[in-house]
Amino acid sequence: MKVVCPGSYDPITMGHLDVIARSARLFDEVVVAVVHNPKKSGRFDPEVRADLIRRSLEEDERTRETRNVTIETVAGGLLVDYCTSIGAPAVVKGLRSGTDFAYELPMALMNKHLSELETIFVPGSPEYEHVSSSLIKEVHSGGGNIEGLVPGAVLSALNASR
Ligand code: COD
Repeated sequence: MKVVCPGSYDPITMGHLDVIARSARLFDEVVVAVVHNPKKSGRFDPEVRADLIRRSLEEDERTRETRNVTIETVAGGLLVDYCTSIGAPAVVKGLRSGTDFAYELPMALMNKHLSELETIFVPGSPEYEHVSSSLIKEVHSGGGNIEGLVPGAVLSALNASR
């Protein structure tokens, strides 16, 4: 089965990468979709985010092994329409907490209502439970240590854009 891992990925973190790598073991094809979220202002352009994902996947021995992950940028529109256009019947989402579930459940039900798109939830790994793109950017800009919480390519990009 082909699945989509959608997100803002601004930038990709070890939490995202963990969900992608675990999906790559479970499914035949995984498409990482960099989707514009109008509720969030972006730090990195979508093309830069996609490039950081590509370099992060190369760094990770799990995805280097499976070789079934591709990256796409999605410019606007509904996620259901994108998934239909590429023949993906399901999306995979990582859940860190009950707060994530409360945010994700209405979207999952709406996507099912709109076009039978299924949502598969995977529990986030405990070591990355506190990791989000927004906290990473905040802590990094305040001079905090984020090593081990983001792939090396992301750490370099954040350091370069300081
Ligand atoms: N551990 C596990 N999972 C994690 C972690 C972590 N540390 N960090 C993030 N995740 C998960 C999130 O829970 C989420 O499932 C996914 O990774 C992506 O996270 P973000 O923050 O990069 O992306 P979001 O939440 O901003 O992305 C939201 C979408 C862009 C997917 C959503 O807004 C969308 O589908 N937009 C398209 C327009 C649309 O169809 N709207 C109608 C929706 S019903």
